[in-house]
Amino acid sequence: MPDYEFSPASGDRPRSWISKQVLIVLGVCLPVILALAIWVGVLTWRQSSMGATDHVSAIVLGRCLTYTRNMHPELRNQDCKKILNTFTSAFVSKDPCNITKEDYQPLIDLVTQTVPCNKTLFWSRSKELAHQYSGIQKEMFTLEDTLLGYIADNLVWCGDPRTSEVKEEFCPYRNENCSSTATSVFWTVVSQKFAESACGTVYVMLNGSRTTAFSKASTFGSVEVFNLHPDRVHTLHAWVMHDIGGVERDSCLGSSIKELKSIVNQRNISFFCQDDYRPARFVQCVRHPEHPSCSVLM
Ligand code: JS2
Repeated sequence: MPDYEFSPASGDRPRSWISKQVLIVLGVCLPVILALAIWVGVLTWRQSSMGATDHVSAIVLGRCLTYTRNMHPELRNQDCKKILNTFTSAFVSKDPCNITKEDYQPLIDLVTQTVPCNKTLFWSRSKELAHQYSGIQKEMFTLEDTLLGYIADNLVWCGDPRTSEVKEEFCPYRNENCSSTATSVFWTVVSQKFAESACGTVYVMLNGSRTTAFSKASTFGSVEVFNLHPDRVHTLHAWVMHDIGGVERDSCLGSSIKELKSIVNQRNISFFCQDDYRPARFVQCVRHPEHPSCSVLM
């Protein structure tokens, strides 16, 4: 078979040339497509999970000792090792999407701390300012100023049925397919206990620079308000704070506060509301002394 090649007339190319082009294109595209698929896969997985806090057990134990040995020595008899084991037993080796309130009951029963009457400060969408305020008004307690809130603040944790270890890498995000995560159930349980143990006049710091300062969907609006005991709590004071230089989207005259007032009054608890409660405004103004809404205070 003479091996002669036709010189290609303009336009039609020999098959081998085309197959080479195809191979080159495939050679280039396939890895790109594969990389894209892997990247999307990782992204979706990342979206369904979030980083668990590294060394949660060590952090919880350390915070417990710091809190009970030098911040609140009156609690020095609390057994921090037992608190840690009781905390982790609530979620290790369990389905991280089906943790129950009962799982945390042994921890709630173990840690006994009473907040003095008239010293409970709730917050909603104003965590930083509430903590700055209670950091100055040291007799006031947010949940994170109590032992259980302090040991877990800003941590993420979960377990896994396949291991008795506390997960170090990723934990499932709380969403419709995974509604009862170890972290979210913990905050619901300790928020409920924090509200149940409140007495006298209690306070809530709300954010009037958000569309609705009060939301029934929030932990404060769905758990804490409904676990205040009217025979122990006679008054709720709301402070609607606005960001310095921020927009005033809601206030004590707003519809969301009217809703809060009616819920609280229906529970036979008196309700008062102040916009930009002055002492908390002072705390905000420490960081913005030049702002006109602060210079008037000086
Ligand atoms: C703290 C966390 C975390 O009154 C406050 C506190 O007592 C708190 O437990 O619940 C109230 C705030 O929750 P709310 O009203 O839903 O306000 P938010 O600004 O939307 O806060 C959402 C987070 C509340 C529960 N929570 N609290 N430290 O690390 C933490 N993680 C979660 N999920």
